Formats: sequence, C-alpha cells, structure tokens
Amino acid sequence: MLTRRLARHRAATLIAGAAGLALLAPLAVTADATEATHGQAQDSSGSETVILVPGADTPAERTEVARTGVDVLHMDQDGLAVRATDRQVAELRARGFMPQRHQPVSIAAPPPVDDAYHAYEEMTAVLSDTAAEHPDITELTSVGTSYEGRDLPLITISDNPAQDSAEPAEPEVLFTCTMHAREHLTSEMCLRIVTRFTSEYGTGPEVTELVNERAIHVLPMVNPDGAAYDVSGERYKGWRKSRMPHYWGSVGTDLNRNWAYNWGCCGGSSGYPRSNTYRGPEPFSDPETRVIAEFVNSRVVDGQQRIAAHVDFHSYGELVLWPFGFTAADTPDGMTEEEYQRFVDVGTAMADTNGYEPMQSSDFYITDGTVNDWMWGEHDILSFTFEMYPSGGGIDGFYPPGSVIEKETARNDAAVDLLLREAG
Ligand code: 0X9
Ligand code: ZN
Repeated sequence: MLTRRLARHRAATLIAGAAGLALLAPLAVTADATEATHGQAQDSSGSETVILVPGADTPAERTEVARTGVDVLHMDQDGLAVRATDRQVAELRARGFMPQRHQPVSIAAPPPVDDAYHAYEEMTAVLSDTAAEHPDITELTSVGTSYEGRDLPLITISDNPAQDSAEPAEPEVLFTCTMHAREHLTSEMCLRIVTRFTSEYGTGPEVTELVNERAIHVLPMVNPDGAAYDVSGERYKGWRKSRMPHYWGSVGTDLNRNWAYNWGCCGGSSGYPRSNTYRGPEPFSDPETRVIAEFVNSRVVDGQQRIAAHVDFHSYGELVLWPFGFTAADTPDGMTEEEYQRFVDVGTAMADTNGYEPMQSSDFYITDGTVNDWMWGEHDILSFTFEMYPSGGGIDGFYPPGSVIEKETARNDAAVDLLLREAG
C-alpha cells in the first residue's frame, strides 16, 4: 500500500511539473458541520472548483476517489477530473492522492445564449406537436409527475402505438434522457429520436421498417425539476440531482443512484444528502425514478417483459457503458458469460458507429443504484449508458454551444438504429 501511495505521489509530482500545474496547498477544513460531513456545493452558480486527480489509473483507484462523494466528470491520460469541495479535497489527500487545481472553470454563458436547446416547456411542445402531426404512429402519455409536479412525458412511436393490442407483440426499446439536470444535450438526443422516427416515417426505408417492427418509447426528461432549476438563474447552476429536499436543508437526490437493484450496496453512492451522488433515503425515494420503474414494470405482459433494450443518455465523456456498475466482476450473480458477451458485442458495435469508447461501467468506477443495473438485474433489459460529447472538459463540458447539437446527436443515429435492430 505504501509503495502504491509513494508511486502515486511521484507520478503526480511529475505530471504536475510537466503540465506546469501547482500542487494544491493544504486546505483548511471548514468548521461547518454539514460541510464537514462530505459536503458538496448546493448551488454552484459562478466559478467551479474542478480538481485533477493524477494517479487514479485503475478502476479500484477511481472508485476510491469516487467514494469520497466527489462528482466525477471525466478521465483522461492526466488523471481523473472531479468537482470537489475543500473537504473532499482534504479527504483525497488523506487517502494518498495528490489533487491539483485543474483550471477553475466558470460556467461561461447565461442560459438565453443557447436558444437552440429546449427547456422543459419547449420540449413538451415539441412532443405535443409531433403527436398531433403523426397521430397514427404516436401515443403521447405521461408516466407520472416529478417532485415539483411536472409531468414526465413519454412518447411511443410505432405503427401500432397502443402496444398491448399489437399482434404479434413488437419488441420495445426505451430511450431516457436528462436524468442528470445539467446534461441538456441529452434532451436534444431524445428529441432527435422522436423527430427522426416520425418525420422520416414512410420516406426513409430504415426508419419505416423500424417503426413498423418495433415500439420506440422516448422519455426526454427524466429530471425536469433539476433541468428547469439549472437554467432558472442568470447563469447555469451546474446542477445534477433532483429537487427533492432532505434534512440539513440539503436538496436533491442523484437519480442515478436511487434505483432499487443493490441500492447503496457497494460504496458506489453517497449516504450524505449534500453529496452530488446522494442515493436518497431509500430506493425509489424520488417520484421520478419510481414512476419510470412502474412504467417499465407495467410492460411485463403475459409474464414477458416487452422492453428488450434501453439507452440512458448522459453527458459527457463519449463512452458506451454497460452493467454491472455495482461490482468490478464481469459476471456476478445475475449475468452469465453469454449475457456479458452480448453486452460487449452490442456495446462495441454501437461504439464503432459513434467513435465512443466502450466499457463495462465499473471499469470506469463503481456505481450502485444505477438505472442500468436495475434494468438488467430486475428485467433482463439490454441497458446501456451513453456518455455524449464532449470527451473532456470541466463544468463547461455540460454546456456545449447549441451549434453542436445537430452533429453530436446525429452521431448516435446509427447506434440507435443498431440497438433497435438488436432488440429483435
Ligand atoms: O455517474 C453516473 O451516474 C454516470 N456518469 S455522469 O457523469 N453522467 O454522472 C455514469 C453511470 C454509469 N456507471 C458508471 N460509470 N459506473
Ligand atoms: Zn449523467
């Protein structure tokens, strides 16, 4: 252990020297009791503290970093970029890491600059217009309401949108977006799927065939409260979680740590409400995860789960990730060799089309209570996470200019089509 720490320290010093970065001076630990208990900034308007952690080169080391409750942004050859509080930086140092201040990044643009993005009401308007224009191949419903009472709209696209009457049953595929509030590019991804599979129906042969032979469920905003909050001020807030309040005045659950499969099992989420990876007080504590799970449960018809495949779009990192996240093992209970190989094959084939990097999610770092683990563990749904553009950056990586939307969502067209075909 000592050797590893020393090696890590040496590597950090070398990298810091090479990059011309100053190692952080020892940080004062705040006396504030809540902050001292794995604090995470609640409202991050203005400049952010993004830290580079060199020497987190293995899944185990990255998991050790994530365990402090920091918000992992991305990894590259220099180390792991995380958003951390002073307290978490101190804890990283105590664990033998040598965190460096990675350019403090301020969130550049105030929301009105990026008119190309669809805010919640604009997203619901697109869905209503699409459903009105294409009544024969769409069904627009809501799976339930968010904590603050917003509908979670779901649009189903199929030549037979009222699926239970389809004969024979068509394989169903679910796409979910914006589980993390600030990952706005992903709502655009879901909207592109909606627009493409409706506007090209009857003219594009591939689209027409897929709409005829599949049911495509799209849920463009899993976390509308968080997304609305993120764009509600003068500047983006860098908000990730839901808006459900917890004790100590903390707000927000990490919805991607709130799913019931092995919830909170393995150090892949935080038990502290102020952490950005807070798992919530119990599995499905938040209405957003609960109502989506109920919808998925409701797709078990005659004892058979109709949904065969799922993608949960996130940003950023340009990765294709598959379960399990809760364990470093490839094939723990709940995943056979053959099933694992299917994830590898389909994940790699999709990554070949978009240029993302494919991997098992725990090869990045351990996470528990994620949607992918639940979808597979509970329902045997072939469930992936896509981390969209860009491949690296700080907090500003969550806010690419509207000019990239077309290219970076079109980049996933072939992967989406491939998964729809695989769902057969
Ligand atoms: O940590 C997450 O929930 C996802 N990354 S994000 O930066 N969008 O927050 C990744 C979930 C997939 N699982 C693992 N990476 N282990
Ligand atoms: Zn995310």
